[in-house]
Amino acid sequence: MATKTAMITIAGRPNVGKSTLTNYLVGEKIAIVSNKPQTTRNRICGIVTRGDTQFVFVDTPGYHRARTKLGDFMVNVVRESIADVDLTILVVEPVASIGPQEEGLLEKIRGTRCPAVLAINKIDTVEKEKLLEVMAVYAQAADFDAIVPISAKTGDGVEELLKVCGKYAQEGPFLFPEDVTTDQPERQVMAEIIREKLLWCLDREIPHGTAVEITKFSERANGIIDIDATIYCEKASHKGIIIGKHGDMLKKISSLARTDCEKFMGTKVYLTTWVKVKENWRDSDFLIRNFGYSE
Ligand SMILES: Nc1nc2c(ncn2[C@@H]2O[C@H](COP(=O)(O)OP(=O)(O)O)[C@@H](O)[C@H]2O)c(=O)[nH]1
Ligand SMILES: [Mg+2]
Repeated sequence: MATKTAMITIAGRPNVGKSTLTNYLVGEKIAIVSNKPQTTRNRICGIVTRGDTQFVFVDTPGYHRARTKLGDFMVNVVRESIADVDLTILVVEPVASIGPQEEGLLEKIRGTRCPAVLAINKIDTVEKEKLLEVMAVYAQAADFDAIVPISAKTGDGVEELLKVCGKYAQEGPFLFPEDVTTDQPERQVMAEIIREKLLWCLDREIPHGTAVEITKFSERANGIIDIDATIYCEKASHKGIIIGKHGDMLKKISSLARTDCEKFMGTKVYLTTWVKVKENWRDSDFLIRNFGYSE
C-alpha cells in the first residue's frame, strides 16, 4: 500500500482553541488546554493515522509579543512552524472582524506560499447568521483553499476538516508508528498535565511563572507507574499559594493531574509532587531548555 503523509501547522492567536482541536483530532489529551493565554509553550505534534494517510498536526504556541526569553522562544517556534509544511490551518474565533493578531498571521501565510485553510472555531457559541458574516469577512481577507466552521469542543465539523486536510497529503513513508498520537515523550506529557492543573487551579500570575520537571518516571513489574514531579515557581509567596493551607491546593492539583496521567498511560499512577522556588527561570536559556522548552 502506498502511504501518504501530511504535515499541517495549526496556527492562530492564543486562546482560539488550537490545542483543543489537536486533542480532538488525535482523540487523546496530548496538548494542555486552559482559558488563559499562552498555555502552550512548545511545539507539539498530534499524530493521526487513518488508513493509508498519516497526518502530523503541529500545535503551536499562540503568536504574541515576547517579553521574556521564554516568550522569545515561543514566538520563534511559531515562525518556524509556518514554513515548510503541506498546509496551514488558521484557527480563528467566530468574530466578524479581523484583529491585529489575525492580520499578522494572514500576512505570514501570504508570505510562505503554503496553502491555507481557515477553521472558524467555537461555532457552538454563535448563531448561523453570525457565522455566515464571519465567513464572508475572512473569504475577502485571504485566498483560503477552504473555510471550515468547526467546534473543537463538540467535534462538529472536525471530520470535515480532516477530509480537507487529506487533499494535501503527499506520497511518502509514515513518519511515526501508526499507534502513536504525539511526538512528545511521556515524561513531557505528564509534566504538561501537571502544568495544566496549575493553570486551572491558580490565578493567572502564578502558573505563568511555573515549570514542571519530572524527576522520576518508572514502571513497576505490576504495571503501576511511579512519577515524581517538581513544580518550580518564581517566588516564595507563590510556593505558599501552590501548596495551600494544610497542603490542600497541592493535593487538589496532584489528584486532578493523576487522573489525567492515568488516562494517558492507561494504567495506575502514583504521583508525588514537590514545590521549589527558582527565581527568574523564564529569563534563563539554560533553565528553559532544562524544562523541555526547546527542539
Ligand atoms: N465553546 C467553545 N470553547 C472552546 C472551543 N475550543 C476551545 N475552547 C475553549 O477555549 C479556551 C482556549 O483553548 P485552547 O485549546 O487552550 O486554545 P489555544 O491557546 O489556541 O491552544 C479553552 O477554555 C477551551 O476550552 C470550542 O469549540 N467551543
Ligand atoms: Mg494551546
